[in-house]
Amino acid sequence: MMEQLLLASNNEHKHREFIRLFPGVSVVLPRELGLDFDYQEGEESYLVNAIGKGMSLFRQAQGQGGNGPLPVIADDSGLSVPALRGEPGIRSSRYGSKPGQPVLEAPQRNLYLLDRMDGIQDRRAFFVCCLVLVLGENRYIIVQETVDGTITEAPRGANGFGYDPLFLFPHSGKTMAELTDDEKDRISHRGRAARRMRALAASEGGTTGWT
Ligand code: ITT
Repeated sequence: MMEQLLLASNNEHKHREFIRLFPGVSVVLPRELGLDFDYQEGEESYLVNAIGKGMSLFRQAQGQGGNGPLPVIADDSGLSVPALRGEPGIRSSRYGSKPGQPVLEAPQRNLYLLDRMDGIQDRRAFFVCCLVLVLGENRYIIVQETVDGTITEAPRGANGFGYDPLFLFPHSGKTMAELTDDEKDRISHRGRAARRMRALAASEGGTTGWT
C-alpha cells in the first residue's frame, strides 16, 4: 500500500473520513501541496466524474511525488431518492441551488429536499460512492458502493455532513448524523467502498511503472 495518497477533493468532511478509512496512509488535499484544484463536474455519472477528478489532479500533480507520480484518489458521491426519480443524485452537492447564485449550504439543501418530499409516502433512499484510485496515466482501480436507508421527516443529529441528518437506518432508528464516526465508517457507502479499495490496492505490487 502507498504511503501518501492525494485526495482529489476540496471537501474537508470527505478528507476526515479518508484519513480514518486509510489508516497508515498520509491522505493529503491538493492545497496542502500548494495545488489549486477545481474540477467542473458533469452530469453523466459518478464514475465519469470520479475518473475526471482523479485524472485531472494526477496530471496536475505530476512531479510532486519525489520518487515518481503520487497516487491520487477521487470520490464522487451522492444521495438518490427513487420516488424523486433519483434526485438529488449526481447533482447532490448543488441540489436546490439556482444557476448563477451561491450554492446552498447543507442545512438549506436538506430543507429543500424535505420540501420536495412533502406528501411522498415512499421515503426509500440510498447513498452512492464511486472511488477511483489513479496509480498511473493508464492504471486505475475503481469501486462503487451503496448503502440503503430512508429519508426522515426532519433533520436529526450533529455528526457527519451533507444529507446525513436526513438519512435514517430504520432498523436502528438512527440517522447517519446520529452515528459515531466508527459506526458511520462501518456501514456507509464510503466505508464499504474504501474497504474494497484497500483490499485491491494491497494486492497491488509496485504502484507505478512504464504503463
Ligand atoms: P469534491 O467534489 O470536492 O470531492 P463535493 O462535496 O462537491 O466535494 P461531490 O461532488 O461528490 O463532492 O458531491 C457529493 C455530495 O453528496 C456532497 O456534497 C454531499 O451533499 C452528498 N454526500 C456524499 N457523501 C455523503 C455522506 O457520506 N453523507 C452525507 N452527504 C453526502
